[in-house]
Amino acid sequence: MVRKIVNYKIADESLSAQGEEALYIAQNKMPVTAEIIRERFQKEKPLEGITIAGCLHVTKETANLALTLQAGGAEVYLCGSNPLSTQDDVAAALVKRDINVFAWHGNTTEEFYWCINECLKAEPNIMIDDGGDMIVTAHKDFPELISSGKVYGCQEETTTGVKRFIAMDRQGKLSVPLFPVNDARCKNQFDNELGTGQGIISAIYGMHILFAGKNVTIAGYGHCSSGMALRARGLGANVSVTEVDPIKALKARFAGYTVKPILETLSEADVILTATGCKHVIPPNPEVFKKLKDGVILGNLGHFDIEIPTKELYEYAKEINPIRKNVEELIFPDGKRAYLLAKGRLANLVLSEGHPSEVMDMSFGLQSLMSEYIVQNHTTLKPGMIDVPKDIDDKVGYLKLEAMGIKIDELTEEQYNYIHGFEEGT
Ligand code: RBV
Repeated sequence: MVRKIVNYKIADESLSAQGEEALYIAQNKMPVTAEIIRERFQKEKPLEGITIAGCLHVTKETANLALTLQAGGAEVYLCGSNPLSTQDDVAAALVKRDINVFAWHGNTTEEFYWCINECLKAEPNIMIDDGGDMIVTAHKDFPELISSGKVYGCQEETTTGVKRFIAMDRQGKLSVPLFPVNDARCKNQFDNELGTGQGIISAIYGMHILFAGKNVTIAGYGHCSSGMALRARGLGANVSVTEVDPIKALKARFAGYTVKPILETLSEADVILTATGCKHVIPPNPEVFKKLKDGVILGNLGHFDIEIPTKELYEYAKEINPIRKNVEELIFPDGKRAYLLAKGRLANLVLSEGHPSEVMDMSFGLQSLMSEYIVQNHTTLKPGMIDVPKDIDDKVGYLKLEAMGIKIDELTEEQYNYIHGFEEGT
């Protein structure tokens, strides 16, 4: 048999055996994506002849998504969605399995976009984005791809990316059908709350500190940050939450947290962790930096590296010492120190391995079924934002329950009619 030509640029092909082990570990914890759906895709080939490009964190979990799409018959291209989150061993294992990968850990901004371009040159029918960089680049630099009708539909994995596409759609600039997979219940109530929530361990391991007794500020109280606040409290930290949304602020208060403006937490916080999807959560100004407590740990778990004002902090610091892998000590002009995790990039992916396989199973189960849905329905899909159908969200929920051996009740006909009726009352 003639071996297929694989297009790729990765760090080190010799890491493939180590990457295979990582893939195997994740596969065993991803029964929905890597077993149930993959086995069906293998038989039915619903993605035959389709090219899918993913701009996703190149992790052992994403690798399993890529293999499931490949099992369904798709030609898969993959590039990283963050310069520091690529696991080079996983990239090597994927290339060996005929996935076209353009990603390596620590690529520059220019290289990052070069990798995206290489994937777009393959003229994908489906784009799966995480943060919006691939689909926005396609609109800006590949107009003929967008106007050709070759793109059947797209999917966005994360809150920050969905925010960008809502803005694009409102401005009339979104020219492809886009499914915000992040907003499905099987995604944001698990991956975001539990995955990002547990991601606070990256802040702990970044500096190997004890959380108990520390003052921890959590910026935001959405799906991700509320999970982070809960885990930090569970470890014995004294948690303050900052918010701009009145309802989320009230939810945090009634959950028992101190709620106050970020500026009021700076002088007391031992650790500040952000996951808001917004920029400059700590205002980018030296007068504000002077208020930070000596020895504070600064970490971001949101998609982009502008929640903590990384660039301005680097400019303000008189000395920057790399002290651990992906942790820097910043010494300020007044002699105080701050410890910046992961250069302000997603600490949960850079300092650990990303969200655990168990929750990514649901996110990527959705991405797999939505890829099939897009192929089946592409002739009727219109450009703009389209919600993930509820029955697909439910399907992933049922598959996960089945895989976990959990049974639940079913509505009786009488109950079904009651729930869908109005006449029965007092
Ligand atoms: N994320 N992926 C992983 N292990 O592959 N971990 C986290 C992984 C995704 C998650 O779905 C989140 O929405 C996004 O990364 C933020 O960029």
